[in-house]
Amino acid sequence: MGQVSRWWAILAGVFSIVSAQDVANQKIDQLNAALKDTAGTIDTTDNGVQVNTSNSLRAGPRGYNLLEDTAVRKKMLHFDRERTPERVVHALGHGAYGTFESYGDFSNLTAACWLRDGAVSEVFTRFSVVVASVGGSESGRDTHGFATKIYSECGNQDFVGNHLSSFFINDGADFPDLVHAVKYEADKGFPTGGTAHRTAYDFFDHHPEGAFQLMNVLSDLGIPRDVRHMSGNGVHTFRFINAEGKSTLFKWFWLPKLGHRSLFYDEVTKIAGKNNNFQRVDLYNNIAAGIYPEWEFAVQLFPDDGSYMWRGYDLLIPTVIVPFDENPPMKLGRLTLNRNPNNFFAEPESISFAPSNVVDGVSFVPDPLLQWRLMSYDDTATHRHGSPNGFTLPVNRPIAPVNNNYRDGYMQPYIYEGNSTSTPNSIGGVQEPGADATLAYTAAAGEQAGSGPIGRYVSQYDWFGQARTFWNTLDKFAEQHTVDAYRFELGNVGDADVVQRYINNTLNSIDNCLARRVAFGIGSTMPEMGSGPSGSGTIQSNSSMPKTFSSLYPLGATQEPHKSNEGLQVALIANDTLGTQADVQAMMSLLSAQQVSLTVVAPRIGMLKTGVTANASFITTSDVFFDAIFIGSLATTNGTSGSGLDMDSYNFVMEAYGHGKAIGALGSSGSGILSGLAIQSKPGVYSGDAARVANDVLDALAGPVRFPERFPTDDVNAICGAA
Ligand code: HDE
Repeated sequence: MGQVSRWWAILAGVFSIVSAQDVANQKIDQLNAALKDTAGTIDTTDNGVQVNTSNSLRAGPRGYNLLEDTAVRKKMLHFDRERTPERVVHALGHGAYGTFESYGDFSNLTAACWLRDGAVSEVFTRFSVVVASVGGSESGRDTHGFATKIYSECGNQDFVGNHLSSFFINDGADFPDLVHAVKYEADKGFPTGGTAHRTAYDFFDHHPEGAFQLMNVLSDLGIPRDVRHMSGNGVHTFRFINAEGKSTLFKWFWLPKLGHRSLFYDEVTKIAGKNNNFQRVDLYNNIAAGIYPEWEFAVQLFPDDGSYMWRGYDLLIPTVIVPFDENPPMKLGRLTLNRNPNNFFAEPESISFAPSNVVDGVSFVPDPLLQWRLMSYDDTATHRHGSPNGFTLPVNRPIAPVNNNYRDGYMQPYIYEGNSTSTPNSIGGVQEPGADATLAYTAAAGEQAGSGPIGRYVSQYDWFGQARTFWNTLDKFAEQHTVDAYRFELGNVGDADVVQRYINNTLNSIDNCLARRVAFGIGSTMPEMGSGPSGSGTIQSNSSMPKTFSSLYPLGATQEPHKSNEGLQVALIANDTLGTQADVQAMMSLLSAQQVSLTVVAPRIGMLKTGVTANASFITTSDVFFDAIFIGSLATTNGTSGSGLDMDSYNFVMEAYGHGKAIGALGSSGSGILSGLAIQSKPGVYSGDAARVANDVLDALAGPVRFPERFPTDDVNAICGAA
């Protein structure tokens, strides 16, 4: 680097510290420049001529349409083309803008400018589900996508991860097969949003390396309440490179400040029918209300000694994780989502992520899953946008200057000046490659460790070990949910041979008792007692569970005991005699102090005879959308018991009870109502003074959240034999 450019680089560095917020705003300014407000304008054609495209041009009031109606013809022609192809996977998604703030100066680790002291960058995050197509349910049991683009001053840095820590396969060559197997069956066209079918389990049987990932999906982790309560995981190992060219390996995570929350599977199926956008509504409404979700960016670090191994963990195998208690993640920064998009098509739909979008200081490792991702995303984006010029769309454009000689193509928006379009040249335009071409493409490329004879290799590992550890660390309720999920999936496969093979080959290799319980529930042949790996088949006791889950994320009620309740929703059941203004007043200040929103649900919307205003009815909403339910106190003392609740209220409360939710009955009538419902004195059920009950419910929501002890669990002794 020449002396002048060195000084310039130093000055630029100082400037970036001083004006970190300005850097974040640069993206906002760029997006604002692309905004177009048509409010109050007159309809025109694309060539700017005023026209009426609301009424067709016809040969008389009852006559044929005329071909000469070029204006409506163009309107129709445009409409016919107004979709881009949906993503092959992760088609169903939504997202928001926000900021990433570095917690300090991490230049010892990486040259990445977004990890400099004081750096604040604008970001966009898109959340998604893998299997369902556009129009499906966002709450479905699936691996959820968590993709973030950091518009940093040194270029776009994309983090394209999932909400679970590992993956189903280890080689990108298998990815098209995985996706074909889990999407709808080729001949039938169903099911369109889940893996409970034959081709999926046939694939899983042939790919035992995915046993741990599938168990994660089938645990409660596979059905997060919403995106605010789930993590993001890079899955692969990546490489940081500092300005001296030193490489450090890392795995990255977005850890939710709100902790993790999951749904009950029965709830998931009902949410899918009643509001398949529950997740995007939750994020949108919280951001609109100023309740901004946050995640911490954390990394597990591993020295780069060329082996890509760390204490026996193979860092090139993405189906294998490194537990947090063995390598605690280090927190480097914070992601806050604080701005909803203006236009769904132009922003979350048109954004294109690519793991290959890295800045100077971040690079790759020879993981054969990651290596294929480095080409696939750009390729699919080129196909979706119908052009390689998709990077010029406002949501994709970096704030860093883009200068190259990639030219022309469909919808190329710039009018480049000058006549030289080759590099290097001595005429003008983009003249030569930079002397400081990014480290990511230089230093790391020299790293040849692990290379050897050309061939097609298969990784070897104990594919069942981490699934077994995960299974052994579930409490008995989380265990039961997971068993039930396997039963649901395998019970719907409809091919007894595929089911039996999966039970014998995979489940029995994880744990004999797990395999027997699943088989027992769906009428398959139970593997012989004790035929699984040694150490399995014993009954796990709740109290002796290790506190760190090998899934990386906690599932049991004792984990994350005091979560924040920010952005949760509770319902108060009211009618013309139930629910008073005093109830509402007593609860409101307590709920709003924790940013929990209250909906009064009644037989009709509007003012009730009690003076309380209902903002939802049993027809417009459902208990599945609420985290806890309150029953209002009786406004009159003419004595109504719970059995006297009308059928809608009764169903509302009892279904929520059946989903393990906290229930609070307010006032002196409360205990009578609860005893009429036969749930009085059950765990998570409270009655009495409105303020006290509100506090009890808020405490319950912060942890344990749900009360799974209300449900029966398998008679494990009978199925697996005593320990
Ligand atoms: Fe993706 N993946 N993927 N993937 N992926 C896509 O890219 C692909 C993988 C992930 O919100 C596609 O733009 C291959 C792992 C997310 O826009 C496509 C392989 C992880 C998203 C593609 C993988 C992911 C995608 C579809 C194996 C977690 C949504 C449209 C080699 C670490 C991004 C698109 C968004 C999307 C290919 C495996 C996460 C087809 C070939 C592992 C979050 O290019």
